[in-house]
Amino acid sequence: SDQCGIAVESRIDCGRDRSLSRADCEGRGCCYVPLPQSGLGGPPWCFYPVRYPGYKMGPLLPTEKGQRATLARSEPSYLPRDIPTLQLDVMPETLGRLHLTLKDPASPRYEVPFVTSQSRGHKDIQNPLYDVDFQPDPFGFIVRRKSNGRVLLNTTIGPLLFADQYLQLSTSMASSAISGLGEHYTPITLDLNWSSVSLWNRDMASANLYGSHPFFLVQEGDGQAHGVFLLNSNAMEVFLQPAPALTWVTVGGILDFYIFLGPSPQSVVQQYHEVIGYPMMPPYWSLGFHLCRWGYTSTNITRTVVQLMRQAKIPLDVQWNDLDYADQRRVFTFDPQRFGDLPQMVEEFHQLGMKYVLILDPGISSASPPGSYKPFDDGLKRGVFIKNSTGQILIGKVWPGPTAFPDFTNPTTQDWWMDCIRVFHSKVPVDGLWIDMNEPSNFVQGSVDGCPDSDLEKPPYTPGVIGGQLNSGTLCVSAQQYLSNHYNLHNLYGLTEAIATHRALLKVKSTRPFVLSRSSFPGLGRFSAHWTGDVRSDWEQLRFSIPGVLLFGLYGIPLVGADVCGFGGDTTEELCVRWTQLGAFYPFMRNHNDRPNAPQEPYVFSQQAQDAMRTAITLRYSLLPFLYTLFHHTHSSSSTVARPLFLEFPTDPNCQSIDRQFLWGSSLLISPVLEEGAVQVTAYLPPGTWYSLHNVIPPLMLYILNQHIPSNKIQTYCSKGQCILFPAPLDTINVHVREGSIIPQQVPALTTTASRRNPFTLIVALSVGNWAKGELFWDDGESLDTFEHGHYSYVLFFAQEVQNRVNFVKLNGSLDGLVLGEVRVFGVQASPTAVWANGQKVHDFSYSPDTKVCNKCLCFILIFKMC
Ligand code: MIG
Repeated sequence: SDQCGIAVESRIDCGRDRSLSRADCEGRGCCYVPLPQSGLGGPPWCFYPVRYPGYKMGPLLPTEKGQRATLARSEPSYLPRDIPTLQLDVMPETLGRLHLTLKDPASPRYEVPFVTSQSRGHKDIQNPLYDVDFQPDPFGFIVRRKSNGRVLLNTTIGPLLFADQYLQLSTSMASSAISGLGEHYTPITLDLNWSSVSLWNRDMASANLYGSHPFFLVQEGDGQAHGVFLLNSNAMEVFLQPAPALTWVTVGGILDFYIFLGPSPQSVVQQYHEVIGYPMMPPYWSLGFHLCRWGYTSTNITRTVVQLMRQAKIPLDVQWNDLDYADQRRVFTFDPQRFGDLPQMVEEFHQLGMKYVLILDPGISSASPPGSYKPFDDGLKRGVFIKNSTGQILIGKVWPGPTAFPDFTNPTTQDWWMDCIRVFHSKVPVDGLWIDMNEPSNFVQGSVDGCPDSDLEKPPYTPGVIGGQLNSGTLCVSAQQYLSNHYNLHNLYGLTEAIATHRALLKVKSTRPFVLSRSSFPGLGRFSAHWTGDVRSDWEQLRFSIPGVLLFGLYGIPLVGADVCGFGGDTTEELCVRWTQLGAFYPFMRNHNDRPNAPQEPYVFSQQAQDAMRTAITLRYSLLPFLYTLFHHTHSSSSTVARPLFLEFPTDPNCQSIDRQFLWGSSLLISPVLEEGAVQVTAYLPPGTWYSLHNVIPPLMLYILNQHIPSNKIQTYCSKGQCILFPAPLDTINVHVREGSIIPQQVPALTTTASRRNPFTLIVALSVGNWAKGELFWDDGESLDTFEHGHYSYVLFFAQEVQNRVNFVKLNGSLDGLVLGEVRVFGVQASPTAVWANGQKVHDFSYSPDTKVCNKCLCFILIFKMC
């Protein structure tokens, strides 16, 4: 019939829960149209007709926050335990943000805790960017961009289903360029060819990965963008089809949508972060180079690593230990033989100006003789552990053997965790903590006693997760936590552990906490950094690390990186060099390796490889003032640090899905080599003038490293928005400075403790119009809330008509004793005539084109011709 006349790409699957025969399909009131190709993975044979009966919407009535209506269904759906009556709330919260919830008014259902602060919305929004329309029967809503009438969401294309363990909603999409719905290995824009993504945190490089982020951003094609966040922590699967359309299916909770209207992609990200919270300000040292591996089996071996790094003159801020340190792999202990002098070792690292981080798994060994392992004994007494459905402590298996799992949603657990960290820290003064296995990961399915046979363990529909069951590789989902069952709270385990760990470090150290978490959920970025888990040492994973890192920026977790040189399997020298070059531009840079693999510390490679790695890491160190300033902006106003090109050049269609290159902020373009054997790279330069940064760093390296690399001429590229083939020999990563920017740098050193005392330098990349600007945020690098308390310096740099001007917007002493040692201006046609500092002309400035040296603190200026 007409009701079934729906274009193939727009058909919405009516048989997600199981495959249906014609009779079963028609029994549901759906259309059955077999297609030549198999139903698996392609368009559905059984799909919803137009206006499939569902909820009917009553009148919209005003409330304090917006409008409310009641939805009711007269006929039951095909699902068990329909919620027959729903309450719809439509809350325009800001000009660009619409909040819409669907709940059961009769009995409260689970809602996600911790993520959103109080709704910061206002009532009476005048003239928002959006319009909402409703189809009353069957219920659906349509959100339009008011300025151009574009339909952003249209949920009338499929039914709303709302049963106790199955909630579903479909929508049309305004374009096919959708980014988000992590954590998965995916390009920056998702595949819409009848694909699906599952959100269920899992310790596995598989369909569902360590974190869940039910947020996506849509590029509308004309430079505008919008975003949608479904705040729901239950196991979820999102189906994507070429219409383009998308269907959310989740197995619990409520439907809680935030819709962000941008209109720029950058403002969509900002609007999202306003809801989930702005990212934390990281300690300065955490932006340095980190070195780790599983298999540094003693303090002496760990010490040797640090010594060899120093001998090789490769910067290293943070040395790490993996599980090797722990006594019988139990957290909060250290092995008395191999790591007996761990406290002294940490002290020695501190003397060198370095920091130290070690791993903490959440599983607490439950099998030590009573009285011999305080974290468990104490936790037992205080009732901190997750219980099974019949009220006994749930025991799983992780590295130490049988383990209990702390329930971080319980305030008592957070206090106990803090006490554990305080006691351990009083012996081993760690600078940060690495929280692994916090999906949580379990080596047995559910528990050592299995799981009960219940609707929670076996819901009517299980999203496509590896292992096929929600309790695969984790806890029984019927397990009981303080705030709800694990079924609801599973995806929050890592977030809640990060909150507890952050809070403990903050209390114990009174400095900015550094936490690195594997598992994640929206809001994690307020407390923690993230790494992308167990990536293989291969070229494909090197390449996928870029969209991985960029997407976490959208998710509000900007301090992120992949294991440099790869974690699983042996790396090769070439791969490790290329990975170190790319890693030098991950916001978080750590080389980490698995136990059985060949070593991959920089010093194990040939002199040529070491030189290339040193160049890359030193380049990073020289740029840390710039990187730190980007983090300040992200923390204070939620921009992004590592940025996809489409965010910065939204109207350039060529940038829509570029994810082999990325930006730092708005001014540095990074174009790494991602292929074995390549000594050239094809890179897209958006329209404008770009200056190659290669060959600019060597003069800086001369300061401390005595490594001489001949300095060639700066190269200038005038792009009309085109791909250019750049040389990229093994010692080179292509980095281009965008016209109009001033990049603050600092002379690098072997640690940030030392580099922070070195002279600053500026790169001034003049625009065609002869101007450039930049800024520097500077503080002591570790005190709490320096921005909030005003304990920082802020400097604006302007260059116009070849006058460089430095405006000290705010000075608090943190810059005292530091000098501006060097200014390099790109794009100057003739010798500069004047330099301004602090509003004053620098009279004794002089410039000699022969020596390139001036007679005062502004040591030398290099001049490069514009195109
Ligand atoms: O089951 O602590 O992703 O970085 O080295 C493996 C050992 C546990 C997984 C982490 C990895 C870490 C490893 N851990």
